[in-house]
Amino acid sequence: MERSLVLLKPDCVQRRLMGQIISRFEDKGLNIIAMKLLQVTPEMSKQHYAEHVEKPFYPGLEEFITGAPVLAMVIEGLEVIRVIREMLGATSGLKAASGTIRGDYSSSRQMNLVHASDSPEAAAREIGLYFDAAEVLDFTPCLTPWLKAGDE
Ligand code: 3AN
Repeated sequence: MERSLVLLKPDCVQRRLMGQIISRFEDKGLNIIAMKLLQVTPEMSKQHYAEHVEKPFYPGLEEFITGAPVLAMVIEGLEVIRVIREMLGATSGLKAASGTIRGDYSSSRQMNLVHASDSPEAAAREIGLYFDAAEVLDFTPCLTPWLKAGDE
């Protein structure tokens, strides 16, 4: 089992799309094992987007991500990092394929609704940034036997 840090970004919260996006992950059979609404601080933004801090677009990115609450989640599942990135589609909503979350709901590169970890190393770092260990619940949903075979 793999874990990914997923953020429903300020545009998703403000556009009242949280329920529809959460449903996509639940419908796919992925497990939400932690969830909280929070306001990202400038310090958290600099840690989250460490690889972008020196880039010219960073100030606008920080203003956006700190501009309204986000919904942070830890989602667990088989190959979940790749699966969620494919569900999101390309970074820009203008380029994301129809049928993906960004392709269906976004027309922007910045306001692309959802962030998800892009590697196991990033997931571990990002989960630690948004959640204390005790906030991430270790449980097996009762529908699991109807969502995958025991040896998968
Ligand atoms: P993803 O959201 O698909 O993980 P990242 O991590 O490459 O994409 O980028 C995070 C955010 O940084 C994007 N959502 C976008 O707002 C911003 N960003 C990335 N590349 C650029 C760029 N070339 N110009 C402006 N903003 C960018």
